[in-house]
Amino acid sequence: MGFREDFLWGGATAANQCEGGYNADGRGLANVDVIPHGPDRRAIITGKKKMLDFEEGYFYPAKEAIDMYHRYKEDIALFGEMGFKTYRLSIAWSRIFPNGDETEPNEAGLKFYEDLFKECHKHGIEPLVTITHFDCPIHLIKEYGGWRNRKLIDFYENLCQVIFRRYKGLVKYWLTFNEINMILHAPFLGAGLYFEEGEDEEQIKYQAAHHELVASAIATRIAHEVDPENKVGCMLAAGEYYPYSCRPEDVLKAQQSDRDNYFFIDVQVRGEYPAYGLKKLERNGIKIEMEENDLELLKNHTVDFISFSYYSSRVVSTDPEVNEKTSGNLFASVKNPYLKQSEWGWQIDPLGLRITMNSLYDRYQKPLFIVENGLGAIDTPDENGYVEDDYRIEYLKAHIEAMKDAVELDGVDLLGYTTWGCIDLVSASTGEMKKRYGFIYVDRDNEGNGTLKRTKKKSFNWYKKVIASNGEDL
Ligand code: BGP
Repeated sequence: MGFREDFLWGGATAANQCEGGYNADGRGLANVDVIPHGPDRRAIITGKKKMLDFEEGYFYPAKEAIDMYHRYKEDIALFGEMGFKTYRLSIAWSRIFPNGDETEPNEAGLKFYEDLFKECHKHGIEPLVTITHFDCPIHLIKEYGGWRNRKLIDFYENLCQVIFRRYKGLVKYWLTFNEINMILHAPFLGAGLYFEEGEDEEQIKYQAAHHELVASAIATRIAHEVDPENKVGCMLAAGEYYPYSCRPEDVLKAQQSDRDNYFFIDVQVRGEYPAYGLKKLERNGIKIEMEENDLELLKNHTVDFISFSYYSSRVVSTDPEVNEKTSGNLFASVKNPYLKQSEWGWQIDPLGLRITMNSLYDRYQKPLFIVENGLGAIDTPDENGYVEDDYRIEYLKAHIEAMKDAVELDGVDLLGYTTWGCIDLVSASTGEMKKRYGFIYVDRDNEGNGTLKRTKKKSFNWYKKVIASNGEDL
């Protein structure tokens, strides 16, 4: 009983949040580089404010991040010491194709990831690679308008052709788009979209999402052609919606919110647009332009597994009196009176993980992979940089217990678990360094000061023990 023997324990990061080296070895600029820390961040992420280059007076945390570009050997050695079986990371598109639309890739960028993957294998770690984690070359946004333009499918296809061939034998687990549903909540992050005054935002978002879905199907096809060993997953920002009350109206609203969330994943897993989604688009006057064989591509190249992030459940209500709101990873939610919250107001709900896993498994009957979960918290290191992060251990322990129940008691097929931000990195929503998730402390603050020294936290040895016992010793 318990987790499968080959269970993939590990941690997750994204290129722009940890690598730095924004212009190293021919890398081009990407959307994620030009999102500053500070009050304008939210408006930029959501496409309300345009920012397509560095501007005076802003601090850009992704420029250097935690400098993993130059320190990956040290970091991977630490992951190896914890016993990681897998390490989820993303490729920065603009390292491979600096502008995105070239025909020839940048060899230095390709070599960087090749060396990094080899380093992983040296430590017995299987890389799990997100092809795009909120990442789009800035040139593709300036020149083509990001994923609103169908041409992006071809550029993404080129990227896939190159990386699947180059990394054959080094990587077999791939995710096509990080949190594909995030396009609805953070379109600049999800698809390089920003909106001009008067534009129909919903129309543009769904059209861009269609392009990503087709690109994802093409990627899946190529991955399987290049190496039948390749396994491709979709990636969902998950979290069950709860009705605030048992009023049928609330229950219906929760169901509809879940469906809005599953919409794109339904396409990637089942191979077709769901009826409820098509009806909703029709009602809202949204018309997706498709080419002749799009539907066939979607049908024929569905994913092998379903990966997702889970930080919190969400709550909805139809009662205007129930209006105490909170957030969780850019998703709005009514405050759940039964749950505690993190310092950023994200509601903490381990049982919600089991519920979410059951819903996903009931819906799709495909293997699941939890590729993000964790607690963003303020850590206070002692004079040696050591952090006693019992709160983090407590959070992860409760979530691992819940996922164990989903496996043991409910029969969910779970491939692995990678905690988010296994080493401290820049927060995607806030651009802060003080919101930390890691087992490894990095000396770096919100303004970019610090030595970048790495120090193991208390949770480091705890997670090592969890992995060594395959989740038995929590
Ligand atoms: C997810 C993203 C990650 C990550 C995480 C935590 O949505 O895939 O990139 O950052 O959320 O969010 P935050 O960094 O805002 O705390």
